[in-house]
Amino acid sequence: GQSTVLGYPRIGTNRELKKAVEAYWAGTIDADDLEKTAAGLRAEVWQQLRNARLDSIPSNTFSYYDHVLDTAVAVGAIPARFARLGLSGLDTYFAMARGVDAEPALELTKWFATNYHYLVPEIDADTVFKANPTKALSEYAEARALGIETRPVLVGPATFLLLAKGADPFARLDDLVDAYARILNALADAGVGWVQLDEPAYVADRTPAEVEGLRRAYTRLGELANRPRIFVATYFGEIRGALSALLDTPVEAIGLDLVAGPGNLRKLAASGPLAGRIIVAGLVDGHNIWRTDLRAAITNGATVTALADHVAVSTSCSLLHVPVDLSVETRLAPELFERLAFARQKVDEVVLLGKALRDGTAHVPVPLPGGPHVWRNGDVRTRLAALSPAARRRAPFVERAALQQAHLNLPELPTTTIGSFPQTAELRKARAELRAGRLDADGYTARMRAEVEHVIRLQEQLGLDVLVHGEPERNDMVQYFGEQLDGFAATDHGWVQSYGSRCVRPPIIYGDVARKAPMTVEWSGYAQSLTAKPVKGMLTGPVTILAWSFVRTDQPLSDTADQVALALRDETVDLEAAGIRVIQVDEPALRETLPLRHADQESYLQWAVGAFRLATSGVADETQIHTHLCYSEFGDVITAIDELDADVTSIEASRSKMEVLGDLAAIGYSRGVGPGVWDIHSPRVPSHDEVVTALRNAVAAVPARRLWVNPDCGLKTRGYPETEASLRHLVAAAAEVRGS
Ligand code: THG
Ligand code: ZN
Repeated sequence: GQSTVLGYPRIGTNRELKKAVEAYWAGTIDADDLEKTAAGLRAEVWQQLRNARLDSIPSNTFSYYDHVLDTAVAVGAIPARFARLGLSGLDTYFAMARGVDAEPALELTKWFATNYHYLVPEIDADTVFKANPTKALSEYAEARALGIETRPVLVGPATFLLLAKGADPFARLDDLVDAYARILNALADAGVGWVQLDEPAYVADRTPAEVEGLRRAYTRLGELANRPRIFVATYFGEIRGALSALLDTPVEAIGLDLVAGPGNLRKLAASGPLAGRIIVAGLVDGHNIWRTDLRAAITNGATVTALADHVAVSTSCSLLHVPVDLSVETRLAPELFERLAFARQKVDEVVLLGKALRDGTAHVPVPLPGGPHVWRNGDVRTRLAALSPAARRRAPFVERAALQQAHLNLPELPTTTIGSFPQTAELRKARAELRAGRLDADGYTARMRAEVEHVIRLQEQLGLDVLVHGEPERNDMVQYFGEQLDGFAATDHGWVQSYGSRCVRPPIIYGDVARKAPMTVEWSGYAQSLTAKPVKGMLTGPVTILAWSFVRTDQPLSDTADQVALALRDETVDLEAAGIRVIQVDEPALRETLPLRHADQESYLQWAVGAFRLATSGVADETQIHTHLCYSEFGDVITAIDELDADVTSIEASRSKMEVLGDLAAIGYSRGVGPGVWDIHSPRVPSHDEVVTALRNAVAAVPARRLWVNPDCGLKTRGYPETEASLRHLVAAAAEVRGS
């Protein structure tokens, strides 16, 4: 067995790339400095992979922002609105990624079921594809100058178009394949032996025409006289019908994810002759942080070896989705540490597995069992086992609504915000000082309380109806809860790229989850003590906590979700007892966790909704439960949103022009809804008239008595000037529409 990985983190062990790119944007370093840092990071990765004795090393997995954007540039798919800005290549690239005053950025969307976000290519009938292999060629040459032979990686043509937006992008497949053919020619001329083309889109449901397109594309590329050998990588699930399509083509290697797609093994067994093809077996999980169960992996690898003449061992997907290096984590409990593997450690596992499959297991050290240990909490298990269906049910909405209104006495079109207020430089500095020991816990709390008071006074002055405490004390809406719950561990350096230069540090759920003590009650209670207006308590929902953490794999996600839900349920009850009568439980990741295959979606939605309801059904009917959804289009989960049974749902809608209101009306959604009337992802202040227009559109779709007025999302990434101005317009617009 040969060994390889499908990709590697590019941000650097200490997020060096993030720092360099942001410095370039700020104008404190120039393009040459940036390029030097980037070249250093690439060299470091290649040398690391070579020193680990990986047989085949990928290149072109580096990116200044996003590898889908890199592929768009490689095929000349630069929308005219950016090409005409007349910027340098690098600045045109960043303009597409981040937008400029005159042009909004390309849309940002989730990369399959991961927490990575890519830029959506804009492709239509007029797009002129033109091969531009510069980046792939120069990375190849750079590695070669270090004495390292590499395999350039690109997003494959079919997946590229399936991820694009525009009028029927897939209709452009043949033209796009022409551009890929020219790229492959150029790579072959430079001496490239292998190229990797990623086609993960084929682990989702695909139409016969889309599968046929895949066959046509790789038949054409395979028949090129002058090309490298082609490795088509699939990952994140089972490829089903696409396997036989690929086997009909001359491609030399096919990658299968045997972690997220165990059924791929059966599919391979049933596929018929592999005709000398190399099967690249994704045996090491590239999407989670547990050590591989090497014995089980060897068994699977042996099954593949029995089916195919040539087998290579790989990660299940790119290692982009895990942190770089476990060895720098010095504060993890030893029993946990020894069960984890980050990118560097996973490379070693791949090499070991390759060796075991080649030379036999006698030469491989006896491994620890992989995966989480059993850290059990008997109390939590007893409570969950004793739950009845009634624990996930509240009184009928009409009854609750009347009681809540009697309590809260809100005007028609109540105004509120989504929860966070700007995370100012001072707040981040206080957190850094606390970490560094220059500020003690009391000093930190005092500063945060001062900020809460400031946020409360500001909201009173603006005239908002339901206030928030502003969440100054939270670093991240998942990390914050992870730090306080049993069963979660936090890393010091476990950064994973989320989009562009932005990273997250997902907590690790390693055992049964339990709440040690109230987590948010002091902050919300303090805020409520400052004002006669209702203050909304703020929690992150169970599905989102799971989606943005590394999860244990020894029990179904549904069980872990219920454990988290139980902890949140206790928190809601404590908030209520502290006088908080409105509680928001955010589920922005509800849509993003939806399985790629239709057949798997219903059971997911069932447990996801069940966990949310478990978290939110412990309070009295008088207590109003809100939820907030964002980062996605919600068409596919609209019935599930209804089934959450929240009293009020605030939802990102300003970009989609309120379409979601029609979708909700169509399924008979009859509870409160707060479509965002201000797109907070942009620093632009919406005018009073714009907000009035948005509100009038909303009133046309939803009766005013059920409508709330709020921004699109939390204000964490905004500054105070635009926040104040925008909220002023929002409150005034609500008053105007109320009166008419
Ligand atoms: N939290 C987590 N995951 C997320 C989001 C989140 N996934 C989806 C979406 N939101 C991604 N958005 C962001 C937005 C901002 C940042 C990261 C992901 C961000 N990160 C800081 C950075 O890279 O500088 C680091 C933050 C920190 O210091 O903790 O700004 O909200 N879990
Ligand atoms: Zn949001």
